[in-house]
Amino acid sequence: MFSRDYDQHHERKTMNIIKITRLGMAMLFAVLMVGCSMPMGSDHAMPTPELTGDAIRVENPMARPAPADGNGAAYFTIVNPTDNDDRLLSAQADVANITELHETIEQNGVMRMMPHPEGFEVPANSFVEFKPGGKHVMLLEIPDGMTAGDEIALTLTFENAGIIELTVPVMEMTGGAAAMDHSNMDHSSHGDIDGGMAADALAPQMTENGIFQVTATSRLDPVVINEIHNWVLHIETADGTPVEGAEIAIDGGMPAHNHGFPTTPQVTDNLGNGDYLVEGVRFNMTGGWVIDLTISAAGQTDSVRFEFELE
Ligand SMILES: [Cu+2]
Repeated sequence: MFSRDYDQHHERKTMNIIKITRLGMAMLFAVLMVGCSMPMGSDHAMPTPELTGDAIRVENPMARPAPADGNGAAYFTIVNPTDNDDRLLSAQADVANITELHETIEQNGVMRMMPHPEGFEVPANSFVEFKPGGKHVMLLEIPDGMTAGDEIALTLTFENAGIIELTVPVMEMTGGAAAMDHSNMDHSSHGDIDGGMAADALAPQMTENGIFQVTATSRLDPVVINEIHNWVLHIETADGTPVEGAEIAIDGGMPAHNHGFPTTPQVTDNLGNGDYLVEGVRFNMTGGWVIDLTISAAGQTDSVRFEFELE
């Protein structure tokens, strides 16, 4: 569901707000229930750790598989049996270009990924769980991806306990909540709503040099994170004639986070009448996204950027 109540025009660029509503979350949960046979968390339930010992330790580390150039997450339980509070300050994984501390929280009925650059407190005589749908170490831009059976090195830095080096096994985590933190949902049959159902579109835009006018319409409506889905691009000339036989290159991502799409969306079909099918679109976080298109047709090339906010 796209809301046009906030349109900001500058240099022919339009900001569109995609509001992920309570309906959107209801649909996401419906997908989780259908797409995953296990109830949330039941396949990775951890025993309650014993608050014994004399130093902070980390138990049950694990990470989800991730596609090449995609994002992943790592989970574990930090046990602090000491009488002193501590704080996890940062995490570093060699496998990813960027490692951040995140927490998935529900805010006004919307699941949001919140970065925690200040780290997470680990109070004395307690334990803190990092798990799907909650606190996690987020691995952004993993050039080679991660496959089940791999092991990755993860370094955790604590305020008092100093550095703890972990070897984290990569394993399939198909339980519902694992999908909350950027897990790809391609085992779900709900990735695309084909035909019939009206999907809303980003406002039409002229390409930079005014050669083409482009409309981008998601076939997943409302757009939610973590679902692979399709878009349709409609391309016309400036005077409104549908453009046939265009070559379209797709790029984009989250400029503010310095990362691209977690997938490689591609035009896979020419639907006729200036319509082109884009398959393999997935947004893995809420926040500001861009879609960059470079369009070549009839000897002319021009580009356009769509900007929108996924809430
Ligand atoms: Cu995250």
